[in-house]
Amino acid sequence: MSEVRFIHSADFHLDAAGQDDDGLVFLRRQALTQVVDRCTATGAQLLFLAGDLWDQEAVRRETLTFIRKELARVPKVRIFIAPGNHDAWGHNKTWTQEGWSDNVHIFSDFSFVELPQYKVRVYGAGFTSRWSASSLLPENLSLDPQWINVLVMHGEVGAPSDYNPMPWERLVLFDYCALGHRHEYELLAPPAKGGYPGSAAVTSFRDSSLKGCLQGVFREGTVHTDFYPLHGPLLQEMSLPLRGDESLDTLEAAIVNLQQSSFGYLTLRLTGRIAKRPPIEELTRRLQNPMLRLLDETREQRDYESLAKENSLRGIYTRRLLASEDPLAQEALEAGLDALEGEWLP
Ligand SMILES: [Mn+2]
Repeated sequence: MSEVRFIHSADFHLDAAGQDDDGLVFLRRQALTQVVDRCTATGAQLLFLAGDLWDQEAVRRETLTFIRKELARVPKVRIFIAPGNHDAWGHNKTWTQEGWSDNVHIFSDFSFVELPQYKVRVYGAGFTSRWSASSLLPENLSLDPQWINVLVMHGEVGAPSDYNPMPWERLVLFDYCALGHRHEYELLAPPAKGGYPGSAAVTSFRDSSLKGCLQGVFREGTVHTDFYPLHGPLLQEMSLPLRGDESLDTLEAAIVNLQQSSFGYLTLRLTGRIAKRPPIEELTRRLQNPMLRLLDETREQRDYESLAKENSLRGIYTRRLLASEDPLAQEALEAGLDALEGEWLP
């Protein structure tokens, strides 16, 4: 193999809560899709994902399904994931469970995978928990120069740091360091090779730094990389929470209003817990807009009264929250019931 191509990306922070709205969720997901597409477009044989794919200890079931599906789209690309401080493997069982396609390798303890067809050894380790004040990169590394030695890891260059301090003197031993954690694009000081691609997706509306991934090639003992910017296309996604008692005219006016404040193609998700399904077909007929797509994501209303009678954790929780006068109690009740009903995987 005279030439081996790769894509390097990190820090998607899917499922980030609090600081984002639906538009950002969509853009983050789209970044992963674009990174996977980049493998196909460049003919990359390897994909390095250096941690913080998701933002919290738990991952949404549908997010995990989305990630796995995306990675399975390119079965010939060998994918290496080194979990970071946000998605630490010690905190989330889904890393070690079935369901990942055969082309995906997830690092836990420091180890390497040998790819003789490419003359490449990929080294890596994942965070076991939210912090790692000691380095995940061992001392006394002895790398065989007959191989192209790659490191995939999440952390900070230099010490001290609570986020896996990686001494530059150890990084310099590798032919390429596919790092994650810093959200801005930044290369290592020479002669070390590689660095941070930065977060692949916008992390907040204030985050105006350039987003992208690194695309590279190993050729005749050298490595060359380019930063490839990921553009947001003219696609937007918004959601419209329903109470359930809106008239058809009210709904139509609300949708027209949202559509006018958007650009390009709009996917509008109707959400909320309501008693009756929204009249999607009727609305679509009335709106007559090919650039608009309506999705019914409403869910059945919960029957709090019967939940409160349950002799279970769910029952106790519902009773307490219904009795609370806190203005956030209603929201907390829904979020807590979601968690108790298995919407978040620990
Ligand atoms: Mn991080």
